[in-house]
Amino acid sequence: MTSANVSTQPSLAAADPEIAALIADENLREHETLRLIASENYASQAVQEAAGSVLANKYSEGYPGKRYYEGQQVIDQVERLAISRLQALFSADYHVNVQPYSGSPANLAVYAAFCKPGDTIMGLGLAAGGHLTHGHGVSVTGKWFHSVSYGVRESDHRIDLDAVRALAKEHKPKLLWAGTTAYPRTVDFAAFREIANEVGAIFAADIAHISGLVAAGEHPSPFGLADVVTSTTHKTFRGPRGGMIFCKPEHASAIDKAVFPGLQGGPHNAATAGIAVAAKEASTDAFKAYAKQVVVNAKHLAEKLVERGFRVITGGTDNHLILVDVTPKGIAGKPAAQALDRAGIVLNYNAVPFDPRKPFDPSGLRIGTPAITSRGMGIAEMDRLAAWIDLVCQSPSDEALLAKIAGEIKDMCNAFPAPGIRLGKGQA
Ligand code: DSN
Repeated sequence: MTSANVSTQPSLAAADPEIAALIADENLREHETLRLIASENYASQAVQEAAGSVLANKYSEGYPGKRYYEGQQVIDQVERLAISRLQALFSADYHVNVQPYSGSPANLAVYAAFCKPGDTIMGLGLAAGGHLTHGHGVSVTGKWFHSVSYGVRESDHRIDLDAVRALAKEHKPKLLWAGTTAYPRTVDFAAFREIANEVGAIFAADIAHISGLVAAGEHPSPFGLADVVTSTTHKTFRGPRGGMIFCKPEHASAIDKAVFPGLQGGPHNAATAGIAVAAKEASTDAFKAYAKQVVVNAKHLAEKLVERGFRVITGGTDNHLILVDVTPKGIAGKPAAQALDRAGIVLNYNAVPFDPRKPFDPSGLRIGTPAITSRGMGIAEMDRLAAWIDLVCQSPSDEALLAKIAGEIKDMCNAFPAPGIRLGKGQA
């Protein structure tokens, strides 16, 4: 195509000003607020360019070298590059499938590969920090399989491995999940491997939240231990929205067939390219330093919140997130999250273990440092953040105070430009 052809095409701002304006608004929101949702991040400009590219035009059911449509000269190279970069980053001993549309479809593929409806599966309960797809009753993984949930100890809110072992011996699950969405401590993958061996279960590690930390050596790795490892690609890994599955070579065929044609149609090739770019970025020293700082920031923020009288679950954190019970401050999680949002601090309300309150109106907040650390914020900013969270929780209805804090946060954010954010008129 000639440049003349390209220049005749209207920009998004010209073709669809409404959507362009909304994207510009989101750029601004993501720039001028502190994004503390533990599962979010800022994908780089390079990742966004790949993920928003022409590669999305192509259908490519199948796998590299074995497709159902012609014209795969480029797509096969993209998918192979993504796979080889992920193997170099995580483990060359695992087969990789980069086609799952996101984390939940990746996990469903694990069920499709190894289980039949009615089989017993085990995972961490949602209320204890697990994920819906690890067997929760509202998910098909809890409806179509016999789901047995394990939890955390009441005394210290850590995963109770003795209880996991006892439950596994009693129920003999076909599939044993180790993975979390709201758990501030490291997961002992070696212990899960032992338990899976004792009962003959497939051991699946879901590292969606921590895959960036694992890649950088900031969290113990499940590679070499788990039969299957699943992950999203957009959390601490900082890629586009997507999913990936790693498995031992003997399970490659089962996993690939489960993803396609078992569950999905054509892969999202532009997302695959974005994953390849993210894998390249994650192999750098800069990413390793980033992941280290994510944990340093989370630990520091947890300490400051403890000092300010918040009940931090487990007393601190080993990873990128903090779970905090705000009820000692005289407020519940939901009104606290809503007031914080008005003050420019964006996070989610969350149940805490053994929460006496209901899931839609729980006691806690989940606070993550991946996105703010991508902006280069460090412990000095965590000190300010702890003070702001404390002020908002003490006076959630003081709209003048919330507006003042939102202004201070905007000023701070201006000093820390976020990766991939484009500001200004027409910057969709
Ligand atoms: N929605 C993700 C999270 O926030 O943890 C999990 O799928």
